[in-house]
Amino acid sequence: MRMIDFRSDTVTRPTDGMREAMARAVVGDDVFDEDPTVHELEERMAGLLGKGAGLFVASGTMANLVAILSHAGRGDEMIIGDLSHTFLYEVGGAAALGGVHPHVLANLDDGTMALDEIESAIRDAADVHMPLSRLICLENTHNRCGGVILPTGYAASIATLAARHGLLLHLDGARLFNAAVALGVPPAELAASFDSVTVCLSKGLGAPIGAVLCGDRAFIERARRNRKMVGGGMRQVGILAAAGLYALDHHVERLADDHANARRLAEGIGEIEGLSSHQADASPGAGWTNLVYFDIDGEAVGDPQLDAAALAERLQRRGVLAIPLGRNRNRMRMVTHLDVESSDIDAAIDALRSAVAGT
Ligand code: TLP
Repeated sequence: MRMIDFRSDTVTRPTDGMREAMARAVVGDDVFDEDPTVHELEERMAGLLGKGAGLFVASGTMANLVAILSHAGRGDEMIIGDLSHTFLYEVGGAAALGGVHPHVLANLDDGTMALDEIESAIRDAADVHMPLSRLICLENTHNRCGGVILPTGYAASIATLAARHGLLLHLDGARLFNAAVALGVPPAELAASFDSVTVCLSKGLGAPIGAVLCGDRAFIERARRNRKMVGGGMRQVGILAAAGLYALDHHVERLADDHANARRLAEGIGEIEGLSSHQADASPGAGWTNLVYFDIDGEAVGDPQLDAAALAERLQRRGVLAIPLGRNRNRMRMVTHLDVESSDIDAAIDALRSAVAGT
């Protein structure tokens, strides 16, 4: 049975065209800064984001870690959302390896942290009791908040606040291209307020590995040293950068298909008794991206045992993979991507309906 895999947009496999591009890539030793394909990817991504330079790294996690290490020192504080990927799912790397102290604020449903809370979280640098506030981290699209796009103008207001207090601003833009395509704006517009930006190649863009960290030249030089420190200096890695370049050529505009599929999936879910998709409520008018979160109410369908884990098991028997993810045991996530076709959405809605009704 072919499994339709909605667990994440990280599960895509390189297409034949991408594999050919990888096989043809001209390579060199990137630790000696001699890989022309890596250079091309870094320059291209920096250009797309309107930044001075880029750095190819192994993963989104490494990009965020290296960014934080390059902005903040031991005992410095970063202000970060309680539902952000960096805080929740990056193994506490910034604290463990960089000694950077997280100052955690609540993420609201639209992926933001309240401006006044940020303002009052900023420390008094003259008080010897306090760590020094250095950095604010945002995420766009916001994964745990439902793949929502940060409201227009929010990043610019945070940048004004950050500048007033001499703080730096980092964006985890793992899915920044999803936001840009959904809004119909150039990614540079969404990156403009930030000192550094992470973009992942191995999510919606469909490459097998990699992320690019972008910022100004001096920042990227520090980041290059920190990447080496965490063991991320790679050698003839142009074969992987070639996959990223191919993705930029072929897989950006098509993100709109993933968004349309996600919307249709969420609408189908909304029609199944016992399931409720919640993104639309969280960000009216913000536009859909490729993450669909929904809640299961087992009681409502006379099946109190039915939680996200049980539903995932029932779906798997019906050829659909999805994972429980979210603030309670009833929340589930499904992600659309390159390897999910429009007809898979109908199959998934049928599987969901039958899984909720049956065992
Ligand atoms: N997210 C993964 C899981 O780790 C949850 C996923 O399936 O969504 N930033 C954001 C916003 C992310 O969603 C992820 C991965 C990362 C960073 C980390 O990227 P990788 O997996 O390349 O280290």
